[in-house]
Amino acid sequence: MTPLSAATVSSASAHSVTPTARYIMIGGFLGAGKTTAVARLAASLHARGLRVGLITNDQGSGLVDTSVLRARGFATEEIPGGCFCCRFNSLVDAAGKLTSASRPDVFIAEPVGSCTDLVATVTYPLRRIYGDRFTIAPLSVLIDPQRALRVFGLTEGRAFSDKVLYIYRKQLEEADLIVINKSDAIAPDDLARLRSALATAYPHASVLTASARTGDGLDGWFDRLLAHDQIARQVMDVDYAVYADGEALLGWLNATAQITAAHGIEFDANAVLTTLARDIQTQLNAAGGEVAHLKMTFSPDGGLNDLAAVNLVRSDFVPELGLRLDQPVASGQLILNLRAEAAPDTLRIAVEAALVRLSLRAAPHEAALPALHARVDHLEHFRPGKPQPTHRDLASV
Ligand SMILES: Nc1nc2c(ncn2[C@@H]2O[C@H](COP(=O)(O)OP(=O)(O)OP(=O)(O)O)[C@@H](O)[C@H]2O)c(=O)[nH]1
Ligand SMILES: [Mg+2]
Repeated sequence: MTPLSAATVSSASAHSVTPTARYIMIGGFLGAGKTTAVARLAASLHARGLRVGLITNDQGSGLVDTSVLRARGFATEEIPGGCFCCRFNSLVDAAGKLTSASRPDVFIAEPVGSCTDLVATVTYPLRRIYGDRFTIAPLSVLIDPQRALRVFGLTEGRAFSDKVLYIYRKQLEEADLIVINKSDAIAPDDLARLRSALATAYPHASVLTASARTGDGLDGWFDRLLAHDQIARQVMDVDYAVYADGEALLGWLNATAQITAAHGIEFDANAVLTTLARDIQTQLNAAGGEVAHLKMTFSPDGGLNDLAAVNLVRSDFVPELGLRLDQPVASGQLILNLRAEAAPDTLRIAVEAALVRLSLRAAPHEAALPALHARVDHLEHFRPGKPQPTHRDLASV
């Protein structure tokens, strides 16, 4: 195809040709850096004069990713309650809503991090049924290199069960572009070993290296997403029984809560997030559950797009405060999404205990916190159900 640019899009409109929008899907396991990369890609496309619509997705509702992307000012629709493959019609509806609102030239969709078989269940059906509306970019699959080194046995460390790793490997098997993200956080020797392992295991994929945090390597990757269409090939075999078992091993918890200072004293919301993250981490470590991704945002009441955000992507890593609030706050909304290989009840107990402890005492790490009240407005915890795709095309039209 002709490389996408603002010029090609507006010339199509000028000649009354129905413009096709670009559909870009950025997959990869939980915590790999998809949302961070989506925000970077959206900003880069915006700078090139293109209109962008984002689509987030989750097994539950109340999504940190939607909150983070909207806070950055991007038009974002979310599909809660199931993965893209099982909610294909909702995906098309979400694209339709964004089109009515802002006619995006490019849609960027982030599938759930425990989802695979996207080519057969999303890419090919989209091309078959809506080929006049979308051109489809190659499928990118991001990886966190520290997680991947463990998965491929190149370093020691806690890992997931085999059936969860089945999903991890299947994600890579269907990738057109494997993007080793977080290049800022891996030693050159380890990176070379990982690249070599990936190139051997997935010879048909291009292996790229980038850092969605620093921006390194992103331009070359983004150019490929605009310049080339996804090339159809034989879809991979997927054992849906193993896939379902792997998904069901991952406990899922989404919660929203209103946090208020008990005596009207303003507090440091950044410290609240790190305190909660450390507390939940300690409890899950004691219970033996491996964290895939714990992410939280805090939006102060009355703040426009202000947000603090914290992430923890492994049980033995540290919670990272990616976005901070500069000013103390009196109250605000907490959104918490936790995915870990543990029973959903274990997650609920850890989260509820951490929220209660906010009110009991100043946490040991954050002595400056006053007693806080947490009112839980929504909490769902579950194991994802068996994936039942709306379509599964074995070949592309
Ligand atoms: N060091 C480093 N950290 C990164 C990079 N990209 C993302 N991260 C961090 O990785 C964590 C997870 O990032 P997300 O973008 O939320 O990951 P995700 O793949 O969207 O996660 P899920 O939606 O839960 O599957 C956050 O703390 C990010 O700041 C990177 O290039 N380098
Ligand atoms: Mg995400």
